[in-house]
Amino acid sequence: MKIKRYIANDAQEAMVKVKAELGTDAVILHSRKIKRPGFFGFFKRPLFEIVAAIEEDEGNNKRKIAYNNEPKPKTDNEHDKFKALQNQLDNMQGLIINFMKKDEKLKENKEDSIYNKYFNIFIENDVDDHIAYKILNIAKKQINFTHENEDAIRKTLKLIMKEYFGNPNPILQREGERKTFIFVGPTGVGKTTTLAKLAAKMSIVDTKKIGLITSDTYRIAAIEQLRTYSEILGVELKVIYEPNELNEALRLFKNKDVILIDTAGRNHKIEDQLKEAKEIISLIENPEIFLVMSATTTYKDVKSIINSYGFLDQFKLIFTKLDESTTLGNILNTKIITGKEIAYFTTGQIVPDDIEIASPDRIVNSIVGE
Ligand SMILES: Nc1nc2c(ncn2[C@@H]2O[C@H](COP(=O)(O)OP(=O)(O)OP(=O)(O)O)[C@@H](O)[C@H]2O)c(=O)[nH]1
Ligand SMILES: [Mg+2]
Repeated sequence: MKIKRYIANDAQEAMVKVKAELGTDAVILHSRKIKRPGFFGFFKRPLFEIVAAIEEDEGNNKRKIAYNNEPKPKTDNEHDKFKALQNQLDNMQGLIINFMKKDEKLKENKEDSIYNKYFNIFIENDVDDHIAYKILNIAKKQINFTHENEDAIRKTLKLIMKEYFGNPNPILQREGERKTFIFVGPTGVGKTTTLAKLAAKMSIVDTKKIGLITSDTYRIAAIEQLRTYSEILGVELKVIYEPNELNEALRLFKNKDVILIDTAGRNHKIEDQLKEAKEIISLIENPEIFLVMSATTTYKDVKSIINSYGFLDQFKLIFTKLDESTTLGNILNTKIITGKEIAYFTTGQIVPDDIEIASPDRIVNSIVGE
């Protein structure tokens, strides 16, 4: 058997070369597109390579070939035979080209199938479809989307998402620095509970002197809720009924290491209800603001909430109720649309245990279905 490699500008040209040299009985062993040589070759149309083989007869001569330097057939009969061979060759060429197209299609489908698999996993986990495309397309530039690479693909996707998350940013205090933290956000997301969890940790574990302030005087139960925590923890609580009482409360707490201010949950769709939070924030010197949101909130509502709190220049995010949410993609969406740091996740009702520093691993693992 004689095996030869042909390189041409495209499939047709390569086939003509095979036909001319090896004849109609040649068998195509392999075909592929190849990069042109040299650095600039990378940017040009690829070349086409065909490896073809021909059985040799006993006398070690090639079988009769159709296109060579032999004289052309003369008789009608020979002419017909030649025509038939030519047709056969054309069919063969068509078949090979189809086969190659199918081969490429198969490869594309395989790539698509793993791409689609992860796209669907992202969507099932409530990642916004634009964000899902973006992450998958970044990953596709870095790694071949084939089934054999699946582990590496998952790792790459997680790394890209972690890059978007950045590092969590919990409460950090420099020695001697007094910090005032204010908790704002929609009704019932867990602002008061989260504040109590942090107050407990900081007073018991970090032995900080804590002062609590609440401006949530709309419901008796709200004051009682925080009063109960303050009594259990042995930390002082001041209730303010008007924003202008805040200065006095802050003055009374001037010896505290940390001041935590609770606000009433407000309907973010009602402009007036946000006014008070705005006013209180404007009265505090250098406050650190936590926008508290529940992981169970839909993406549509998340966007509406972010929009309503657009008056805040600087804030950090806290996500509550991760234990109640079946998917965590929304946390990634929110991180990406706000570009704000995430400080904490809360994972249950128990004060103070059910709170943790916001680890991106928890979210990205859950998004890729681990
Ligand atoms: N499952 C679960 N429940 C939580 C979590 N955090 C808070 N809760 C519960 O959510 C409910 C509301 O919590 P609050 O702390 O009162 O919420 P809030 O944002 O202060 O509510 P308003 O002041 O009325 O706006 C309570 O029953 C909490 O126990 C959490 O991480 N997981
Ligand atoms: Mg509350």
